[in-house]
Amino acid sequence: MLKFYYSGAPNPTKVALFLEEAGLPYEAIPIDTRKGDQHKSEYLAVNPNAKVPAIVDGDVTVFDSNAILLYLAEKTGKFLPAKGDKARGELLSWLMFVASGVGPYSGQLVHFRTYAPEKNEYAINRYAFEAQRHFGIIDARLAKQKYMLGDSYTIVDMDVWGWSRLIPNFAGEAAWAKFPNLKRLVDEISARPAAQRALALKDKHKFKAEMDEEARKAMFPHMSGKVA
Ligand SMILES: N[C@@H](CCC(=O)N[C@@H](CS)C(=O)NCC(=O)O)C(=O)O
Repeated sequence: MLKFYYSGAPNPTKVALFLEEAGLPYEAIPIDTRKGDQHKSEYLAVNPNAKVPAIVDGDVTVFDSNAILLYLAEKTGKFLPAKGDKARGELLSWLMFVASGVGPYSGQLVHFRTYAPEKNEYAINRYAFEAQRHFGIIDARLAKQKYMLGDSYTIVDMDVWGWSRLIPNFAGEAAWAKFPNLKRLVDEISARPAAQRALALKDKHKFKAEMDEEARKAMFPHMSGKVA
């Protein structure tokens, strides 16, 4: 059975959404990143990047949420746009846009706003600006069409949902007023039974909640020494 290495964080949750939507049987293996499970040698053999998510499907190992979404969609033939070069170009563009823009900027915003030991206004403003700029681009696209790639629900929508549903957590509830079309998509996906099951997955394991010294050491190893 497909092994799914996960936590309740945004990137694994997008993959959980796909697995639930596609009805693929899987074994969920918790990786408690606040306890340092991501650095254990058995997990590094699956994902040398020491992050979640990752999957092992028979003799195939895939890490990085966007790669996993694409792999699973191609394997099952589900939640992909209609065939054709134009649709393929759009699929790849928007997947990479989320992978290189939405995810990293939102993640760094959360880091600098919530976890950095000093509140650096410049860093917070830079990441907040870029995160919101990316969400604005998605919102403008969703003003013209129902889903990211047109009329049908695809892995790009799942990818967008992963971080966007947390907009109130890192930009405040009022931020939704700037992205009404994105909110429409997020609300629609969050109401799907598969999304409810994906979100409930984190409660099947008691993940560590405290952000204490052990958690900071595991998740922010740069704090242990100066590299620049
Ligand atoms: N590009 C990767 C990023 C993965 C990532 O940053 N995962 C976070 C959770 S959302 C994680 O594992 N954090 C634990 C850590 O940084 O130690 C992906 O999309 O899967």
